[in-house]
Amino acid sequence: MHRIGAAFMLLLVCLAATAARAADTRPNILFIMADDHGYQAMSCYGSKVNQTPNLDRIARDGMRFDRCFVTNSICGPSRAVILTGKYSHLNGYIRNGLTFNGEQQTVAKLLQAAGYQTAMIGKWHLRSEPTGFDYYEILVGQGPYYNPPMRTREGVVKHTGYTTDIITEVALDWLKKKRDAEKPFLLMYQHKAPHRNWQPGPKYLHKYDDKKIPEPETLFDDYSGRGTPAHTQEMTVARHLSPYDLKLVPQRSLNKEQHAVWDKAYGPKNAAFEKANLTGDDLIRWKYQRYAKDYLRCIASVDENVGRVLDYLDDSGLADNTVVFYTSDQGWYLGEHGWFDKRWMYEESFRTPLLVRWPGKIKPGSTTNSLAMNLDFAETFLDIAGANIPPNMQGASLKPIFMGQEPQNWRKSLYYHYYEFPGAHAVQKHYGVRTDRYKLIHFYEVKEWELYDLEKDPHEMKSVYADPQYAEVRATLEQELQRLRKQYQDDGSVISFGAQRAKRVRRRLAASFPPDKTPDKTVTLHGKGPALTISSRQLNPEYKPFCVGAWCKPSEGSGVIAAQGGASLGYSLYLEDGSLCFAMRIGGGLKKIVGPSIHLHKWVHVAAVLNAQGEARIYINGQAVSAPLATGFLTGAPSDSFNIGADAGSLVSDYKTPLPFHGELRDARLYWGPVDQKLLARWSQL
Ligand SMILES: [Ca+2]
Ligand SMILES: [Ca+2]
Repeated sequence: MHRIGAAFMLLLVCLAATAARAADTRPNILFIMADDHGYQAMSCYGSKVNQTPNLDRIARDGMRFDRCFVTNSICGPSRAVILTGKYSHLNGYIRNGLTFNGEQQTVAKLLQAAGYQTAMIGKWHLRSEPTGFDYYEILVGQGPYYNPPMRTREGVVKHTGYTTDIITEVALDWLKKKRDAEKPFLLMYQHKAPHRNWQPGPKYLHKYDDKKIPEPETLFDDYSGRGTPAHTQEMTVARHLSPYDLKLVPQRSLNKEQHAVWDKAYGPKNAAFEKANLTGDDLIRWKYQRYAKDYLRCIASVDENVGRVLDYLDDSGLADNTVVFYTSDQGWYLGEHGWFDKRWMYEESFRTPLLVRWPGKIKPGSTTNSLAMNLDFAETFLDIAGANIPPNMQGASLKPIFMGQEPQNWRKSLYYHYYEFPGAHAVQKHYGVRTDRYKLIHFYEVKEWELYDLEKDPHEMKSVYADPQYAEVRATLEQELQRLRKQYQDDGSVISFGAQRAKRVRRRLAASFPPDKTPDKTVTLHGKGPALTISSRQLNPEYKPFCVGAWCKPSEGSGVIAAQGGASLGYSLYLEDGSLCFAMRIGGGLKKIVGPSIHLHKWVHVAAVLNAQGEARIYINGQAVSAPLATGFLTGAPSDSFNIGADAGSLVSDYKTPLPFHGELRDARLYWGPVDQKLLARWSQL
């Protein structure tokens, strides 16, 4: 009896010990993302131009998504969508160059709360400090291809070497030494490569030297089957690759030693080019080869480095319980339609590669045609972790699709919205819908529509929007587009999360003019430009209600009283043809109030208020003279400054000059935060 009792006790002790130390066996998530890696340049997607043996390992052991798309085909916005599971207009990061609002809900924060350990290593590109990550080491901005400084919570770390290798070393170091082995992890391991300007690593400088890269069928597309936007873009291989892109001039960010290696590689190549003296199509073909080879050389490094990480997962035994994703922040034009870059809703940039490996769960070598989006990634991570998916996320978990079971109510159409115009490469703003077979695109600022039949015209060479045979298809798609805009709240019904943030801004005087606190002092402006300039870094209007106004005595009917920002982001209070106007520019979109006319040569108090609900209104002598106009808040600090008396640099509204003010000004003020009727009444009393 005694021995049985002892054995029983021992068993109990063992059970208790096991329970206390029970390792958290939820799967790890390794999210690998490249920047601008088109599926055409992956051998597992049937590439005609290169081999990617290590990426192919993920496809071979897991699932290849043949219809994965992005919501907004550009770097920063895609990253914000992945973190939030929300479209750009809701997460606020509609275009590059903004500052991501890290206060909002993200998948990193949610996984952290669910007991995951989270790390962000490599390209971040959202300007704000990462939130929700236990560890981060990120490139500063775009980051260079060589010798990247990287930002950590403790400060900037300097590195020497090739960035793709370094990001991998930092990731491996975190996996090996820095993480808590008791907890499951989310590691976001994000490359800069193969982003422009495609600087290969030392190891691959000569790869493809003796090869000709096959040209895409549409390299010489003349856009005759499309509307204006394809004709006015600036991303052609023919005309828009710079000498810097083509490595015809010395490259920045290399040290002396690296320069020497580069000279050996590119010196002879450049000499051969100068001797060849090419023109016309031959020159375009040469540029294509030059660009494509460097792009593919960068991918060779990405592939090699992904292989190193996969090897580590195998060797450490982590592989069995780690879900590995490989994707890109969007697709890419590798010469298709004569282009480089992305942005369009056309297939090559709209689609993005997605490979997922999950040993024991995903059938090796499987593929799917289910319509997936980067909008789904956050939800998928949460589902893998067994955590709740908040209903305000707009995508859906891909987990059932991993198991080969597309849910009954799965999406049958995709919604897209691109905003960055004016901007690099001059691609007009557009939104649209894609179904299994058709794609309808609306370039809404130039009021043009395009419709493609992807079955008959997979390269999207001819829009059939005006073809009467497609009238019914068009009508159905237009309806579907409206439905999606409503479903995703991109129909103007929601101003964005900025409203919650804006409500917390307290009122304070941010700037005044004349600046020496002499409200009674009058300054005469003779139309010579701004009388005051303050940088938007010092005076950031991002997600703030505000009020701007002044006493003025104009001598001409047109002139800017106060303006901040320009054609992407900003606001302007001005007179035009005798009327008081106020304009808000958000993500390039213009909303404008044209108020009543004002007497010349008489003192008048004018003001514009953006309230905490994101509605703008103008006031004359303290009285509202317009209805409230829902504009939303500025989604970032404009690159242009704040000015009194002209709109310097980029123009906020649709006027064609800086519109310098002529006449007298006094007691101009800019407030952040909500301004009430009482304050306006006091200010506008003589
Ligand atoms: Ca990108
Ligand atoms: Ca400006």
